[in-house]
Amino acid sequence: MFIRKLSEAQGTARQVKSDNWNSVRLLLENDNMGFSFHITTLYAGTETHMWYKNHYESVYCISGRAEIEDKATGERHVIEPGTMYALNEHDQHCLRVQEDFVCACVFNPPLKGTEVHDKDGAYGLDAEEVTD
Ligand code: 9YT
Repeated sequence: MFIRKLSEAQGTARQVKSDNWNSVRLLLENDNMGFSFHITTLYAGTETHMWYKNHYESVYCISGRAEIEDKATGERHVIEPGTMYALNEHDQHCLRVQEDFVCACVFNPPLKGTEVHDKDGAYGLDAEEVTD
């Protein structure tokens, strides 16, 4: 067993930042759990297009509010605290954030730790690993 604290991982290599979000990756591939686990904050007023071609992801909203659009169908859903969405078909989607959106995210296969979105909003499989 091991324990990690969000407060202790913030500001280390486990925290990755972009213009639209920051993410603290509490579990990574080298933890050998078979998934990665992140606490991500997306900022109010942002719109992020994502397409995790190489991963499955589920996202549970802890606080804030966003709208997710399924780009294949145009369907939109409100995501609020207590709601989870699962990208079980590598779905192309867009997240429009109304209030700072804090969520817990799980990726399978696990991220290595240094991934940032490519031009399609995807993560590759060949990132450098984070060690600490
Ligand atoms: C909701 C969301 O952005 N999920 C992706 C995870 C996060 N951006 C990360 O850790 O890269």
